[in-house]
Amino acid sequence: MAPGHVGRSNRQNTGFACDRTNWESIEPGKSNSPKSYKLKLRILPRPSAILGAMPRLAHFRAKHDAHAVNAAEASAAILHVDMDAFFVSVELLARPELKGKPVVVGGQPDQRGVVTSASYEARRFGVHSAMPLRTARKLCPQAIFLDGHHELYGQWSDRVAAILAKYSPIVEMASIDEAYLDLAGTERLHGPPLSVANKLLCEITSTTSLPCSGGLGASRLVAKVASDQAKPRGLVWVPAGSEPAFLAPLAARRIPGIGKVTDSALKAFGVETIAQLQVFSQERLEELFGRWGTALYRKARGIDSYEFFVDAEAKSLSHNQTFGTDTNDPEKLHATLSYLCQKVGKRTRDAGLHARTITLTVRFANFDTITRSHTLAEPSDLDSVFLKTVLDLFAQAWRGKALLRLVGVALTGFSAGSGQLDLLDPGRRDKLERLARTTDRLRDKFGFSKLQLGGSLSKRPERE
Ligand code: DCP
Ligand code: MG
Repeated sequence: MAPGHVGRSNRQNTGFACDRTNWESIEPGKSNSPKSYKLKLRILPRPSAILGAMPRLAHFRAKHDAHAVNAAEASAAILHVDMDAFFVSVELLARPELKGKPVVVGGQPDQRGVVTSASYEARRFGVHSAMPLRTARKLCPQAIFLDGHHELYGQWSDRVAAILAKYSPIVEMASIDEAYLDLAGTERLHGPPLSVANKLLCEITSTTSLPCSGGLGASRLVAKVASDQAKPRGLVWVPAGSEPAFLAPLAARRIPGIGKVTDSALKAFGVETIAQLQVFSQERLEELFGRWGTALYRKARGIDSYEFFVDAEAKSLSHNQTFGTDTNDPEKLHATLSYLCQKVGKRTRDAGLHARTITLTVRFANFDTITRSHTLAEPSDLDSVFLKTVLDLFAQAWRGKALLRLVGVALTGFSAGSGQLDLLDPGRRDKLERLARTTDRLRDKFGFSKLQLGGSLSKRPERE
């Protein structure tokens, strides 16, 4: 199918839609410079194998310049981007001759370590990340084993983050190779979300030569599951309203937050698929799993749930901001830190938690990265407490001149209760609590970015 051509399955009116745009890089021959790579569209060799997991999913594919989208797309505003076989893909930039071969990053097969990333060719043999290298060798003796270069991966991650920052003011790097973008409100500037997603993924691949996939949906959870389904080199869109049906055929384990422990507990009740989980009432799940049951009920329907953070497997909460252009504007930096504190603060309160340790990350233009942490005397869930700490840490970490490419705020040391409020005088405590409750309520209603506290909107940082 030629670039620019729009193909649509006539099954699209079944209530689902999926956009799958595929591309691959063409090596220019001589240079490894990412800039010299070009893109072309390609149709997946075995699309049915990947779409097989979503049998009732109507789809249209190979849209280079997406335009004919229907109204449901308007509410699909969260894009999850995840790099394909990230560490392997970075290694392949320097060793293109290994492309198409089973490649494993993590170390040599006689070492005691584990696989950190496996190429899709190696995965066909059952090799996957977190598997002991020795097991990987048994499953795929012909695989090429490479040592990892973590600093390099961090640099490529930053390059990707800088591209993402051009498409939305709200980019959350969730890990070294994945990010959520809030595309709501960027429509006027960049066009419909599906078209933006397509453009963005193409730009990442054309400028870095690293393959990636995306998922577009109305919630973070659905966007993440969708990008997983899209891999490799794909884009899947789940229109608002079709989340439960999109999730239904998938294994329960595909839901972010459902780890080994929950999965085997669910299996004990005969639940293997999300469809089977959807049969359970909220009351029944709460009976079985307590508060986690509420989260499971919501997750099975594609609704984001910050109860995720009380899952034993989640121990930290962070938000980063990569600047489109490196900056040393103190007002912009302070405003961004205020914004990040509001983000982590809201998520902490949504989860009914308090955090004890606050970590600031500062990345300089040359990719040098430093982190500074402070542990509070008592845990807190207040933006203002986080911000004060973060600004103190920032004053130690940054002397006011060097250009910065990223700042981030992370919280750890969660607990369900707090003594922090008792350290404040009662009037001030009431005021802060009321403010947090009101802003949270409004944000739940209108979306986080619609309501910013003074410090992150004006150029002045919020100081209470
Ligand atoms: N990683 C790691 N140890 C793990 C899992 C992952 O060090 N147990 C690193 C290596 C990965 C990177 O994080 O390349 C991103 O993790 P992903 O889960 O996104 O895995 P990949 O990017 O390798 O593959 P996929 O195409 O499935 O995203
Ligand atoms: Mg990845």
